[in-house]
Amino acid sequence: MKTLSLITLSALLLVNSSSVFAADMGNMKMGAGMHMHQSAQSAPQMVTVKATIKAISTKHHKIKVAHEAISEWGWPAMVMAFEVADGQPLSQLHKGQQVQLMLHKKTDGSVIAQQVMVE
Ligand SMILES: [Cu+2]
Repeated sequence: MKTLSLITLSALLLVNSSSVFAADMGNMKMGAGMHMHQSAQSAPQMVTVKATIKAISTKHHKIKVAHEAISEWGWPAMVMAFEVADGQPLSQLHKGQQVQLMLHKKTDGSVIAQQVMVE
């Protein structure tokens, strides 16, 4: 999966091609270019957003929330469910509560609530 996304990124860079990118490609094959490309993309993998709890599933360790817009990812405000990372207690949460979510976008594109912070 990781290799696949790297190849896709390389293909994208080739479209905008220049000798600079060609040099990066050479580095990338050895793994050294990877970090450069990620920061060049500028979309952070971790963001914090305000949200209101709509529902809690302790069974599936998920919360459904109405979250504010996430400009970093180009997401509008919406209601959606997030898996909550292990170690984040759901027992202290209740419907209607205002929280801050630290969201982590994984390499496969899925997003989990890494931290749920009560305001
Ligand atoms: Cu959403």
